[in-house]
Amino acid sequence: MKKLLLSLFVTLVLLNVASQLGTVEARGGRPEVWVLGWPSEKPHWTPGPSDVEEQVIPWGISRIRAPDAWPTSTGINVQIAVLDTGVDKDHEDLHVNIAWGISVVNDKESTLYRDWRDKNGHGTHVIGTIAAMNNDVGVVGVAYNISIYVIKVLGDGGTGTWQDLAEGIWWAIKGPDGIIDKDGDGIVAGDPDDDAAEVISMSLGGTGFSQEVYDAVVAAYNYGIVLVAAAGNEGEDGVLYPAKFAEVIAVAAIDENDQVPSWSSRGPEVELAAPGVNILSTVPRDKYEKYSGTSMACPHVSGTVGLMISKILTEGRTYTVEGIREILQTTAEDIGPKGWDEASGYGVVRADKAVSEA
Ligand SMILES: [Ca+2]
Ligand SMILES: [Ca+2]
Ligand SMILES: [Ca+2]
Repeated sequence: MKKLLLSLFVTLVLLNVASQLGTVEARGGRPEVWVLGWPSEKPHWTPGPSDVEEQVIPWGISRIRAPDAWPTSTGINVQIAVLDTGVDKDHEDLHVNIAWGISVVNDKESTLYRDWRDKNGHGTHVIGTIAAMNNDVGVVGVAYNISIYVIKVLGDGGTGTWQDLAEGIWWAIKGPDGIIDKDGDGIVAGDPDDDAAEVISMSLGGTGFSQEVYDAVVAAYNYGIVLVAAAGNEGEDGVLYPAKFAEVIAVAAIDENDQVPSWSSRGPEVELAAPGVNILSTVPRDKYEKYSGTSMACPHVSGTVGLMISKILTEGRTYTVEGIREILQTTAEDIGPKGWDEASGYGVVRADKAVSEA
C-alpha cells in the first residue's frame, strides 16, 4: 500500500506540473492540498453495472444503514457543496441532483461547465456516494434526492492551493446568487430564503496551516454550515487540514470487516469512521469504479448530515451544527477499542439512527 501511495503521489505531481505549470504554488515540489482517494480496482474507467440494467447498492451505503433512513428522509430541500475536482454533470446516475457548479481553480472564477467538468474522476466519485440517483442503473447515494453544488477547487491532476480552497468555502456560503444572507434575517444555512449550502464536503487535505482557509472555515461554521472532511491517508502521521480544525468533522476509513486501514490518519481530531475501501461509485462518462481512501469515507458522513437536516427542515424545525455533531457522535457504532479511539473516533456513522434522532 505504501508503494501504491508513493506512486500515486508521483503521478499526481507529474500531472500537476504538466497541466498547470507555473500556476499552482508548490512548496518543495509538494502541492498544498490534494485529493485523498485513488482507484483501488482496475486503474482505468470501466463499464459499470448500468450494462446489466440493475442498480447496485454499494457496501458502504448498506453498512451505514442508509436504506433504513430513506422512509424518513432522502435529502430534499438540502444543498451539499462538494469541494473537489468537479463533476460529470451529465452522468446517467447523477444529472438530476447537480444543482450548480463553479470553478475557482487558479484564482479564476467561472460558472462555465467546461471549467468545472471533472477530468480527474475523483469529484464525480465522491458526489456519487452522496447523491447517485435511486433508479434502475448504476449505484445509489446516501441522500439520493439531495442537491449538489459542485465547487471545483482542485485542478485536473487532483491538487490545488489553500487560497482556492478558501475561495471555494466562501462560495458555499454565498451560494449561486453570490450573496450571503439575501433576506437579511441573520439565518444562512437552513434558511429556505437563502441558497447557501447546508453542508460542505471536503475529500481533500494537506499538511500546512492556512489562515485564509481557517478564516473561511470559521465563517462557514458560524453561518450554520456543517463542515465534513477526510481525515487523511497519512496513517500514524496524523490528521490533515482542513479535517484537523475543531470546526470540521474529521472522517476516518473502514473496510468491509470494520477494520481501519493502516493508511487512514490517526489522531485526536478523528471524529467518525465510514466505509472507505473498495467503494463503488460514479466516474465520468456513465462509468462506475471502485476507489479507496478517506476521500470515500467523507461523503458517507456528508450525505448522512444531509439526510438529518432534510428531515429537520421538512418538519419546519431548526438545528445547530453542534446539535448535529452530537447526534452523529452518540449514534455512531463503536468499533475497535471501547469508546472513542484515535483510529475510528466515536465509531461508524449510522444514518438510520442519526436520522431517527434528528
Ligand atoms: Ca442509481
Ligand atoms: Ca437568511
Ligand atoms: Ca472505539
